[in-house]
Amino acid sequence: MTMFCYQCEQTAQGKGCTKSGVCGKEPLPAALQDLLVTAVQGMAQYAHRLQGFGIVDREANVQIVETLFATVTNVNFDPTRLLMVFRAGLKTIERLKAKYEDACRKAGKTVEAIACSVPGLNATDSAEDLAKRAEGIQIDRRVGRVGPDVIGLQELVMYGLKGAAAYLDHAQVLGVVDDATFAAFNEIVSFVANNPTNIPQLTAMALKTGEVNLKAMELLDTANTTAYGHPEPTPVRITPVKGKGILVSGHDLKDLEDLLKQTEGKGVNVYTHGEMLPAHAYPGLKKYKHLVGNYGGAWQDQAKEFDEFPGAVLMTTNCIQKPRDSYKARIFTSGVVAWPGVTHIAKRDFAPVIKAALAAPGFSADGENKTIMTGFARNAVMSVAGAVIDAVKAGKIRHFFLIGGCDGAKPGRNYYTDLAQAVPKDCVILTLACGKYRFNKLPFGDIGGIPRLLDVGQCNDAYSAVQIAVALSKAFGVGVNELPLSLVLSWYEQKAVAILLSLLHLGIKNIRVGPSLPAFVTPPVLKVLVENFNIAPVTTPQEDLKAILKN
Ligand code: SF4
Ligand code: SF3
Repeated sequence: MTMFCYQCEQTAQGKGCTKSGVCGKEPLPAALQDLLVTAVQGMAQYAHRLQGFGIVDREANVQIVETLFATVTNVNFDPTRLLMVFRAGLKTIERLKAKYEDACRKAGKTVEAIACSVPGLNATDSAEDLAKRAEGIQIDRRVGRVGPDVIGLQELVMYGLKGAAAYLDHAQVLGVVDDATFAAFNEIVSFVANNPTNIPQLTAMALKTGEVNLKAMELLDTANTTAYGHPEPTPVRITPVKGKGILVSGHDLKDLEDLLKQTEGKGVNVYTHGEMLPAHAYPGLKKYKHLVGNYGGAWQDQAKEFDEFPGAVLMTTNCIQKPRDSYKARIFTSGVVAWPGVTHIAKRDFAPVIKAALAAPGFSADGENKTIMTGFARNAVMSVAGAVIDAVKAGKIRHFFLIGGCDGAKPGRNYYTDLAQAVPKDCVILTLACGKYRFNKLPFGDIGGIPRLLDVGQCNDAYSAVQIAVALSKAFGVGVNELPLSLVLSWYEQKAVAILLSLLHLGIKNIRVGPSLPAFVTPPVLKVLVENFNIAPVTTPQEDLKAILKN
């Protein structure tokens, strides 16, 4: 069985994973994920056409988003669950098709067939049969048909949508959905499903995807702040507390909240890991006294950290890695995440996680009390905007850096640690996403009481960072590109792609991206991005700092 995947930064040799994924993805789940994308294209095309008749199928829209989220890097490695999701997709395609045909009949319009890259698939087909059929839509085959630039751009759009799907899913689990955003999402999916080859049109759609993702992040911001209040600057303990524990990783705040409710009074402490760290800043979550701290760092350190954590572990979203045998029985997945042989929590009933935590030894003693700060989202930063603006005007703050994004395991990622440390003392660093762990435990001090390192939140809080930038630009009466602000981003998976497209949609220029450029962005496409947005790959911290601060 063959595969081809180049959707993330760690793709083999910077070209594509062909035998198995560097992430641990095997050819069978890879093929099933390719088919999930075709199922999404089928569902979205019908949903898009139904929208043309004024018919909104909310249930299908939610399913489209969930299905695409399952194809994001380090989310779902389990062929059994992927097959289940695929079959559900086929069923929905049939349901939407009937609804569309009915709408056509009633309106006296001709029924038109949708584009389908793998026709004749059946819900009764085995995973292996399906995988064989999926070979025809493998990226390298498609590249052979229309060339690498077109496929690279088609994939760029789909990866941006994958990132947006993750954020839309988090928002919808908190009850926030927006039919207009689903409609725009389905329109873009339908566009790609028709195998477009026009490069300017594809580029425009990539920017439109950025617009949809910006809306997705805004919806999630609304969902999070409505459910849990606005983040407040909060010290977070980074050392253990004596007793039993559960470590929660990933991005899903609703999972964390339900777990906190279900563990109340059970003698189990809850710790955050990776992207869950900013949860400590939300009033609606920090009120739980047994949410005691953050343990460990970013996702790529999980094997060692989960191994050493003497309790249960819950992965609520990406990034899951192959669990070691030492903790396979005490790690659990929820939502769209899955790993073969790992217990999946259904309907947020975390009883098995709590049981595993109680059966594990827990921490035998308290660690020394050390803390780091989080919670500098838009509301917190804007409440001190006056002091920040005065400090800039008085020349006390020379420049702002946004250093953050998705982290990974490659050695080249030390660039971000070195850069943060080399930033001059009269500059402020905003950070977000799991890339922050490269430097968030280092002392940065403050400028007249304003901390030099401000943790804005999770990757989706890029929305909050954009709001901060817009507020600053208004205060100074200049455009965002004229602000003393530089963005130096790290990318790993498709949410970072979505965020980058959102920033480009907003017209933000001069972004530096690393540690390497995406394999799917071919030289001609890169040329367009450089010409229009002056995007640049990171070089060395010294060279980049010199270039940024030269004005
Ligand atoms: Fe390779 Fe990344 Fe795809 Fe995994 S997600 S198979 S590492 S390109
Ligand atoms: Fe990290 Fe996976 Fe992307 Fe939310 S946890 S940023 S890489």
